[in-house]
Amino acid sequence: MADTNWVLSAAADFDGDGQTDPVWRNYQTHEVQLWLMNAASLVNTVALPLAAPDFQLEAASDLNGDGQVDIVWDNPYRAENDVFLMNGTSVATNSDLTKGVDTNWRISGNPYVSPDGPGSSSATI
Ligand SMILES: [Ca+2]
Ligand SMILES: [Ca+2]
Repeated sequence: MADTNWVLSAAADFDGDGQTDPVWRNYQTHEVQLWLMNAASLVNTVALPLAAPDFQLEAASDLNGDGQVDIVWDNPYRAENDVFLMNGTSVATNSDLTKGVDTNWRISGNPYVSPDGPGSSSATI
């Protein structure tokens, strides 16, 4: 059954196979799913933890240079950020990025998050 609450939130190669893997967020149930892809074919799904229900997935990129894609979460309402340092498709470390940072600074640039806010664009999976 189609569920339009799932929103494409980021995409990166999480398992290192050269194929881009999308991350989906369900704003109704607060589930996060990583889809491991082979070209346009779904190979496997991995349930990822959510930083908190009011956090948005802001970026998927290798933040610490270890070759593993990491996930950055942003809370636009409280100017808070978390990072999941990943080991492949598993969360290795969860860190608060906002310690000691001026809360007027915001992360920006996720092409998957609409400026209209979470849930403003959706996809069917
Ligand atoms: Ca991949
Ligand atoms: Ca990394």
